[in-house]
Amino acid sequence: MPKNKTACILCNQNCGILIGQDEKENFNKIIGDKEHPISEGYICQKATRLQYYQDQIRLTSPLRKKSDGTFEEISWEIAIQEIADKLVHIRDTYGGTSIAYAGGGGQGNHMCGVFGSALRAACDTPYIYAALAQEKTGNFWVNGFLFGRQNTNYCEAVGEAEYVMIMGANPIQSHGFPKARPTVNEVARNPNKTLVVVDPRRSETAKKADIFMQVKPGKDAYLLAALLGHIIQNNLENKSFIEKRTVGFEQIKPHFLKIPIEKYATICGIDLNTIKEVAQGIVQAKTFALRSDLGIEQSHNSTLNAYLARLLFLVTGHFGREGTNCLHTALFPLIGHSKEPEEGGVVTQVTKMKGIGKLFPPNILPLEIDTDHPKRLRALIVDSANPVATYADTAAQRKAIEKLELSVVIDVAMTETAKVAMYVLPAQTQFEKMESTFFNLEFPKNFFHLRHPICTPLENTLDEPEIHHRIVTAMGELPKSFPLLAQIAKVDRRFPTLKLLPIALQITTFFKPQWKKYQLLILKETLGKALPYKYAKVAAFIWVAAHMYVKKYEKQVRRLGYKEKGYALGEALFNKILNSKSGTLISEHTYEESWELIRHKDKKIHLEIKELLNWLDELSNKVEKEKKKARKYPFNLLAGERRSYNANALFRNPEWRKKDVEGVLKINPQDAQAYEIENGDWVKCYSSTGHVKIKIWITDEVPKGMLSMPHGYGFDYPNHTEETTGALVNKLTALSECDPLAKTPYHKNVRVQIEKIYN
Ligand SMILES: Nc1nc2c(c(=O)[nH]1)N[C@H]1C(S)=C(S)[C@@H](COP(=O)(O)OP(=O)(O)OC[C@H]3O[C@@H](n4cnc5c(=O)[nH]c(N)nc54)[C@H](O)[C@@H]3O)O[C@H]1N2
Ligand SMILES: Nc1nc2c(c(=O)[nH]1)N[C@H]1C(S)=C(S)[C@@H](COP(=O)(O)OP(=O)(O)OC[C@H]3O[C@@H](n4cnc5c(=O)[nH]c(N)nc54)[C@H](O)[C@@H]3O)O[C@H]1N2
Ligand code: SF4
Ligand SMILES: [Mo]
Repeated sequence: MPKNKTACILCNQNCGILIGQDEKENFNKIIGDKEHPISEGYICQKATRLQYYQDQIRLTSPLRKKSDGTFEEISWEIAIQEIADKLVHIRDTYGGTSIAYAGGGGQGNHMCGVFGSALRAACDTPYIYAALAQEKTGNFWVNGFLFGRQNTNYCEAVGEAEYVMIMGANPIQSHGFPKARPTVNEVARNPNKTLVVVDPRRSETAKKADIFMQVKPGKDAYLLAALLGHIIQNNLENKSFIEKRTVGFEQIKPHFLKIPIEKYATICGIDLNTIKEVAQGIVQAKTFALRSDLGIEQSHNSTLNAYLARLLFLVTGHFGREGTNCLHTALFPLIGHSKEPEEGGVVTQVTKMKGIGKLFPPNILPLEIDTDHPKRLRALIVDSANPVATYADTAAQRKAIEKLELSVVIDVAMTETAKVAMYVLPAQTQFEKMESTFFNLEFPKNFFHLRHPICTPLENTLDEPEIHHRIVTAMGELPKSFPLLAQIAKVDRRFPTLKLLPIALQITTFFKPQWKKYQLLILKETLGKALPYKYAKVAAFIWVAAHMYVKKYEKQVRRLGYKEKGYALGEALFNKILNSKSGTLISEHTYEESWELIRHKDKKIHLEIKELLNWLDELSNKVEKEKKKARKYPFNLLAGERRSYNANALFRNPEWRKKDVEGVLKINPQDAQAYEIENGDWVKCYSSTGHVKIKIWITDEVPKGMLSMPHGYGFDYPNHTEETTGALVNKLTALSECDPLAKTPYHKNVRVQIEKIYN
């Protein structure tokens, strides 16, 4: 029986796992951890091959680029000091806004993002570019208006609802909620439940649907508008819910009264009767849950889709009750809240893009660097991300990074981005350090999993918080250690309720106010060192988070059975998290209490978003423009499908894949015939940005006119070519192909053409 407890890091479910290891620490068996409070033993096929992550070809030394373009190994001391000196120089010459941070953690590691805040503070930069800003920022922006803050988030009661709609998501492959496969299967099989799937592709999830709405790619806004139009035009909205829980319905109503439902049904390709049936189904259901993801986020009308999808469950009153979508808490919020520029919110220097959730979109990153603008970005710290491969337009990202005066990549592997950087710093893997994610998105019971390391760190690697700390220290911002505070921290751990450390910290920052922004680093070196595990320095942050959480949700934490109160409860929760290697529950809410999580003062949902209602009004004008583009590039490419063996950019060695080794391009039989292509043929697939070579798979899973390729393929790996690594999807995507408001890319709607390759 494998016994080392940790979590899978391949998607945001972070299922608890048990790993068996041989004497060399190699993984020899991986199973689900039944003690994990949410996944309860569930895992999918991907987790069982995590050894390919731990055993990958690693970075083994800090590297510095030489003038001939090759790298040389240098010591940590030299690397850190040179980077620090350059950051100080750039900051002091051009200002902190000429420096940006990209990354902050992927599917399993958010400690780098948290401690990265200290490095960003030292650089005096507000700019964080992140993968989330190429998918979820439209959602965040809409949530900000509806619920009062961009970092309010809801979870979906897919398993509990009577009527379920899955829109632009394929949970059978991508998960996205706990135990996705058995949950979807249960909804599909249960005769009292209805599963509606909205997808242009007959996905693994669509195959299970009671009602499959095979929407035309990128036309979801028309479908959502038609559904809402039918409901509101027929007076089917939930009036008591609207009255009690919302404001602004009268302002949004006229926009839906004029929706030409029949016309929109034709545009989105769904039969009018099906639209009416589903609208009625939602209205009449006791409970309804809507799960959506990239299919409507990385697609046309992305931010409008986010709004309309939310209105669909809000005007029908399916929110904040058991079996419906519901706001949830977070031990620590994954994102922040950005003010609008008119209210003094931060914008970028060159394109004047606003932040959303304190994040900035990858699609504008090259535009902020690759220009002569005096306020352009001059330094970039890439931390646990691979912009060249996973941000739109590989060539543009690479060219921009090459232009920087300083580029630093912190990663475990020599990535496409690392190759073009000036400095590359080797990090420990997620099984070699204490780690966690802030993907604790559950309700009514929420949880947290602080993972303990199970492997000895590779020699000469460091964890990210330590790397950030060393750079901040070398920048002259902070001493290396805090001997007196460290002593106090030791005593504090013996008598925590005396609050010795918080008091000492307060006194310290009173006399050294310039250290306030580095409190996390100070805590790491003081409290962190006094914790019972030698690798647990980063847990100092969890101590802060646990106390903050208890301040907000004392009643809900105590509902789990804790006897302590106040500060002592914060300590108890912290200790519980620290010592629960399988993760632990952190609170339990009632549904009524979820309404307290709304951040508007009146605790109501504010339905009106003027900008998006205008956008809705203009929808019908948009179709014509798109048609022109379609002629030159006749196919709509789903550029980045989630499949059995892709996991973002986490596996570089193609041998980890058991199936779909080359990452095929799916094409409809009619299109294949028209292009005289057969299964196994190779084609050149090209867009206005670039081209890839890819193997064909003919299937009626994709409709005529649509192609689908995976993401997570095509990373450079020794002894492999494009034919064995697969195609790199972002060679085809374009910076300008993105949502006008959130700048989230249209990765699911890339216009391409194909050409058979003859040998
Ligand atoms: N065309 C297209 N592009 C896409 C998508 C798509 O569907 N289509 N999907 C987008 C989405 S939704 C996402 S979330 C992004 C994901 O894109 P990224 O955020 O860039 O990818 P990740 O897989 O999170 O991995 C980033 C890097 O982290 C490194 N890494 C792994 N573990 C550690 C560690 O412990 N420490 C450090 N420092 N580094 C580590 C890996 O080697 C990898 O280079 O891709 C996006 N890009
Ligand atoms: N296996 C695997 N699982 C993963 C990941 C992974 O890399 N591999 N990555 C994780 C990450 S970071 C994320 S963000 C999630 C993403 O998870 P999902 O969003 O579920 O994954 P995708 O396959 O990108 O797209 C979802 C569906 O959208 C459909 N779609 C395409 N175009 C349209 C459209 O115009 N309208 C509609 N309605 N649907 C459309 C596609 O056919 C697809 O079935 O997956 C997570 N889980
Ligand atoms: S890939 Fe996602 S669903 Fe599968 S085991 Fe890992 S965390 Fe769980
Ligand atoms: Mo993602």
